[in-house]
Amino acid sequence: MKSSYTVEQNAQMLIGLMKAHNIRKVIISPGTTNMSLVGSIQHDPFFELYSSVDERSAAYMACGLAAESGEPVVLSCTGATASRNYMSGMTEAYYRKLPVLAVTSSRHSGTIGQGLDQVTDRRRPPEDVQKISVQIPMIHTSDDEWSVNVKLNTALLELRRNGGGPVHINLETAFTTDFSVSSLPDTRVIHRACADDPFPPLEPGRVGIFAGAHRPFSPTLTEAVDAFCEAYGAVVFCDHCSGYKGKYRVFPTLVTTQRAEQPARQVDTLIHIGEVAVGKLWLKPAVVWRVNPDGEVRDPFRNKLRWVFQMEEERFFRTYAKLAPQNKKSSENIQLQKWEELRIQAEKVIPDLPFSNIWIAQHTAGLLPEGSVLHLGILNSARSWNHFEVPRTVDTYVNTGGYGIDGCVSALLGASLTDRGRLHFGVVGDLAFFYDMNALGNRHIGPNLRLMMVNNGCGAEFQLYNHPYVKSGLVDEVGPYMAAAGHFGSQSLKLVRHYAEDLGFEYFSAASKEEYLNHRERFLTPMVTDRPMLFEIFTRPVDESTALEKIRNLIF
Ligand SMILES: Cc1ncc(C[n+]2csc(CCOP(=O)(O)OP(=O)(O)O)c2C)c(N)n1
Ligand SMILES: [Mg+2]
Repeated sequence: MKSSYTVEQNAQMLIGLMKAHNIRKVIISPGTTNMSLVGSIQHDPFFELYSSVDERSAAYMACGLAAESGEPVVLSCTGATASRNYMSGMTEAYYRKLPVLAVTSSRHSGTIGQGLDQVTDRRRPPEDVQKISVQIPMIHTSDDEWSVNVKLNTALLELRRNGGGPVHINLETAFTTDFSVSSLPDTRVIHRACADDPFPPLEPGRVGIFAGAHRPFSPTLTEAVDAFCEAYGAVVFCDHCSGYKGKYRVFPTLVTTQRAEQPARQVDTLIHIGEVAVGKLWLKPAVVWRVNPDGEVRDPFRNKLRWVFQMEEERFFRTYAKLAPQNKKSSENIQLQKWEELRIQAEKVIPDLPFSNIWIAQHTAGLLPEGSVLHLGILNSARSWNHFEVPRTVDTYVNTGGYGIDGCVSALLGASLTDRGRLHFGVVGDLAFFYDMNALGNRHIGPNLRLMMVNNGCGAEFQLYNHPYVKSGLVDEVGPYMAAAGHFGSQSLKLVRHYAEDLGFEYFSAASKEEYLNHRERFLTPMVTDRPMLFEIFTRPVDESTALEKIRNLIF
């Protein structure tokens, strides 16, 4: 019989991914709400179908079938109370780690609680009936399509992960009656490899490592990464939260954020490690492999993730370094040379920038004392400093976990307590500063803390030339509410000075390039002085914006 599938894309994607993940056994209970799935797979010879009227019995049948065959078994039922009867069998599967996939079927989630027939709420099942539960809506936009693909891959992978176990998918339907689709569309498949699994081949081409927020690399991890880079001619793309300081470090933001297209952004395979980055580095990978001991599916590059390696990074890099074809190994790393050239070319053509966070970064980053630590406030401060490298012995951090402006000063304070002989620098905006300024009164603060506060009297972030507010033509209206201008003394020359001095800080301020340069040397004194320092710098939002626009439009 010829296969023909529903036009409902979420069901098509589920079926395509069941095939790709080699899941073929399905036990179907009768009903209408599961029509998109059942109406599609009953013609497809790939699937091995069974029928059971009683859903409770179906779930226990699935346990027996999964236990004995060692394969995942899918359950499909309709709305009403049908899925409630899966609970006992799914509980059995949970505590025996059996790969049973319950696909329950629902109308649009908005119908829950509206007094409609057969609609029960399946959004919060009990903890011990499945390892994960995902809600799969109908697909209307590319965001839906991406998110449904990620959720379905995640759910299907979970069936066999960490010894296996049951999973729940709640599939929405609109009862579409059109089953005219003759072949399933291609859909992205994500795989997972654990430490003892066979490793997939790494295709030849341009290979890069992208390090999101990561604790400083240990010497052994650096060695493993360097061996990998040597073997594949790869480089490590870093920003100020990456933590890697080895031989193959590339700091690409100044180049990759240029408005003009940069062919160098293209990477064939990007190995993604670490957590949330300061930015995506604007790279354009064809394929992403994520390596992380957490083994989770994370797809910040949207639709590019193909493999998740659930293992220590060191193991991954050492294994692939050994697997590399001998002929590829060469002492010349062309990518590294290319990136270094591009960075030098770009730096050479930076025009005179107005007095701004970016200008300060340009004239300070490379001069930070060896061995010190730098903390950057999120968004504008981190972005500004991300254009410029710091000395390799300087460790840099950004609160990218939650991207809050609320704790940048406290995080710096906390870090500074670990080694009071080590200088800890911070750069934050005025809103971030005033939000978290009580941290400066903390009695544990030491003289090794030096904070730079760029006071532009508002959230300049929202007035940057490329911000959606400005692009919406709202530039003259952004100040009072969107950018919270005019609070905290409206760039008062005295307010912060009094606070800082009364707390025992050495305070200085600057409102021009000349004034800044006058104080820079003192602020960067390489040894710990007798007091912590606070350097307040007054800039204008318009200059912050112009500086960013200029630095993103370099011609080289
Ligand atoms: C806790 C929290 N509230 C609000 C935001 C949204 N937000 C992001 S950047 C920003 C403005 C920060 O202003 P400022 O610290 O003065 O830096 P500037 O953009 O002016 O350099 C705000 C409010 C956030 N990230 N975190
Ligand atoms: Mg500000």
